[in-house]
Order: sequence, then structure tokens, then C-alpha cells
Amino acid sequence: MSVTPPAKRIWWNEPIEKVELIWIVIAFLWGLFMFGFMIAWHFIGQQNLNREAYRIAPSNYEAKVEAFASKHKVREEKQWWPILELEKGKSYRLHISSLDWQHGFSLQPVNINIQVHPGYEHVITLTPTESGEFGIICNEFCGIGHHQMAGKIYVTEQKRAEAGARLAEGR
Ligand SMILES: [Cu+2]
Repeated sequence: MSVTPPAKRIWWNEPIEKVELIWIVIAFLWGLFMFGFMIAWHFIGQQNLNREAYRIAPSNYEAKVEAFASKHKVREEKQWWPILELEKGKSYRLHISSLDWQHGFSLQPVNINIQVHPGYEHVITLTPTESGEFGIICNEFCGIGHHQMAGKIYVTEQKRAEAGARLAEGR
């Protein structure tokens, strides 16, 4: 079937079909409901990231990342860096920023998406609830190397020594 123009050229003066009107009203009311419910989602569901952010010069952020990475480095892997290795059940504060322009931080497969801007250090508090390997991809088209902007976060089970200590203490 080919796409053809409407038979009547001035089609927008035609009366609206009843079923179409019903759907427009339903969609409109649903939109209003969802708009109002944004306030509720702020308090329930635990899906809102915190809004903690600071201004930071990209060069200062770079220095911070370098210092952090060299202090906590345990091994090297060919990937977008630094790759974090976190422990399940522990809380972390991730400081995310950009050195050049806007990027996206998309944590997969949990689908947590954050926009990353230069000049702003966005602090995200997170507590991994499951162990495994999580992928990070940039989901803002940022330039020629965009398709290579992939990183990782490892989440390990709690370290044995610590878990043992906790058992011994009866926690
Ligand atoms: Cu990108």
C-alpha cells in the first residue's frame, strides 16, 4: 500500500472521529496524572538519584581522578578507566564529571542514566545490591570516539576477611 494524500485537501476542517477524541482525552488525562505523580515519585520508589553537585574546573577534576586512581589501583585492564571494583552492600559516593563536553553515564543492565557535564561534579551515592559485572556506556553522542566510550564496574561479594570478622562479632 502506498501512502497517499488525504482525499479532501482541507482535511483539518473535518469533524473529529468520536473514538479519536476519546483517545486524545484519555492520553491527555494520563499525561496530567503522570505530571502530578512526578511529585510522588520524588518520595517513593527509591529511583531518584540525589541532586548533589558542585562546580569544579575540568583540570581539577582530572587531577582528582588521577590521584584517586593511583591511590586505589590494584590492576590494569584495557577499558575506559578507572574501572571500579565495589563491594556488594557497601555505600559509595561516585564523583562524576567530564573533562571536555557533555557525555552520558549509562549503567547497564540496571539502566541508571546520568548526564555528565564539564564544570560540574555530580556526586551519586550508591549501594550495590547485587554482585556481577556492570557495563557503563556513554549515551550522549559526544564525538568521533563515542562508540568506544564503554567502561565497567565490578561488584564483588563482601570480602571474606571482613565478612568473617563480622560473623565473629555476631553482626
Ligand atoms: Cu559519547
